[in-house]
Amino acid sequence: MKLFRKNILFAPFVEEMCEATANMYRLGWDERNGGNISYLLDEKEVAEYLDLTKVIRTIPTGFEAKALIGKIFIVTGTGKYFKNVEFDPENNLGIVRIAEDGTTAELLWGYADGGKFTSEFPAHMMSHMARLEKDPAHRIVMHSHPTYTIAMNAVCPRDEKDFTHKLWQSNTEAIVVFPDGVGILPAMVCGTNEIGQATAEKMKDFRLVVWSNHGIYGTGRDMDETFGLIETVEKTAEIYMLTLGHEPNVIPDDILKALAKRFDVKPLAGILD
Ligand code: 2HA
Ligand code: ZN
Repeated sequence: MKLFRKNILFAPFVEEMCEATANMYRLGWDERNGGNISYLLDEKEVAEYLDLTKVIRTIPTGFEAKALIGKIFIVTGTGKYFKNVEFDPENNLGIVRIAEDGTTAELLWGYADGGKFTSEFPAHMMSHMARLEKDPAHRIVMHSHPTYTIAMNAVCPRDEKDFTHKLWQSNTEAIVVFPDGVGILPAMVCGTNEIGQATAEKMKDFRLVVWSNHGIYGTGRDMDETFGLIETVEKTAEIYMLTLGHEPNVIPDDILKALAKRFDVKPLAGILD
């Protein structure tokens, strides 16, 4: 029987990657080749588009991801510009499966010009493992360089609770959208297994992790949720930075507590109590 497969360029997950990268570029978050996204896909859904027995080539990952063996991800390519993804998905994106050895990625589609996944692949895969432990419905890791988030991180103490509190105090949406707060890593060398491990460690407690003087990681169950987390941090950081040096009327803690109650969220402990 001849199998008819659908055109992958019209797959919802490819369209979502194109849309997210285009939006992030146009919001000014991801200059040049800044930013990267990885998205855990459903094998059955991918099989509607690709022959999963056909491996184009294998790419060593340089780390072990036993918990992800057999899992399939669509991932932005290294050195690729977010502004170009929507016009040329097959060169700028790739679909990879973590092989049986846990240390190799099998290319199933994309990176057509001979490229490979983002340099931040360790941070992405290690974060997926950490988040999946917490939430089986987790799917997306998104990394970005939003301007005001980086600026706020540069002028504030690198204290997760203090940083989270400052965000919550600046915008009533903040505590509702990220009651679990924002983790912070110190300035580190990016693109390494070390920053990957440190990020994944934070991901045990947070869906959002700031990389000092670099950017932010967000994770979630779908593209909208993940994008919305980073978008809300960035919007709030913009408000914080625009009011810095003035005498802003911040949201009092009793209103923050009432917001949490009204929207039925549990704020990170140790901030309001
Ligand atoms: O891929 O954002 O952190 C470019 C980056 C590296
Ligand atoms: Zn980056």
